[in-house]
Amino acid sequence: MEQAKDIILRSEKIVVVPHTNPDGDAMGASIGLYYVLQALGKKATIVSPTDFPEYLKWTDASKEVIIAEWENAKAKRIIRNADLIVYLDFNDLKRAGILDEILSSLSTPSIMIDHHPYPKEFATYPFTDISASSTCELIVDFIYQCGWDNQLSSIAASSLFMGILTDTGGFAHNSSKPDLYRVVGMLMAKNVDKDYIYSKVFHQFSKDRLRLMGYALSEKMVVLDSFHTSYITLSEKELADFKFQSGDTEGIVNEPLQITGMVCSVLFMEKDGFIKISFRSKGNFPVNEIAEKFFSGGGHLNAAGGRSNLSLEETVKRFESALVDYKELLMEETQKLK
Ligand SMILES: [Mn+2]
Repeated sequence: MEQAKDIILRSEKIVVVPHTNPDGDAMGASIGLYYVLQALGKKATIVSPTDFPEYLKWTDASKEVIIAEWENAKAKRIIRNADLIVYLDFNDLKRAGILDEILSSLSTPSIMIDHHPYPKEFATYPFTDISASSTCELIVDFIYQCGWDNQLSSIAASSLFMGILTDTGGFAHNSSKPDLYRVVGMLMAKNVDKDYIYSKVFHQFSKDRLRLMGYALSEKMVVLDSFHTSYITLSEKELADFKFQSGDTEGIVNEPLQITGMVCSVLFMEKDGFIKISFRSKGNFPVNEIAEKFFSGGGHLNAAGGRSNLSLEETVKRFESALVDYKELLMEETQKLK
């Protein structure tokens, strides 16, 4: 902690790197920390491996982000010249996507702040707390422990609040620890307009996006009653029919969990020539285990992701047969919900 603080204070050029396809937490953390670093007089730059959804672009800082997939040479130059690199919301350099190679090749000091399980050893100063709701929660703690609360502006606090809000689904999951509310309290004291951020994050759908959600739920949701599990499949063609934009399927996987006793929900999405899979669950049902064992993925106990190179149909079959071994556990978890 002291060492990480020291190296930040001693560094001039600091590069902040979120994971590929950054979500609200990765971007909220990057932008929040960026503002604090700037307030400390640092030359901070956010270099994101890929672009991020429009609804996360409501700060001036979001317009300054260097997107490596678009400006690769510039991204590499900035990374090469950095005194310090800060990795946010991931714990395996593979998650840095197209930046993996250059980042692995450098010996620049680095800090990693993250809340995912099974961290790889690559950062000079790793901070991992898998019990944290979000990376943003950890950053707020870090900032206060460093004594930098005066450097935490309202806009930085708002950005960090966004990450907590998105990673907990609006305080629906991963948010039972009292410490989280101490952190949220500290952010609110910075004049965060909570309702504005809530609307920015959760009420920014296009008509097509809302219709896609309606279609997915009414036409495509399959309920496996005896497994207390639902799944939705969306083919490339179906996504195109609803003018799919990046981020449009975000949250769809959560919806089936509103059904009484539903323990597990999965979204299979055909995209870029493979099947992208999102898993959600309730209680102790470990979707990260299923994602890891069967779909070269991983994540949290209740929220995980994976992929498959099989067809959509074959992928679903593989999932259904994987479920058989979990029938008892699914039964136990559904009992708790009744
Ligand atoms: Mn996160």
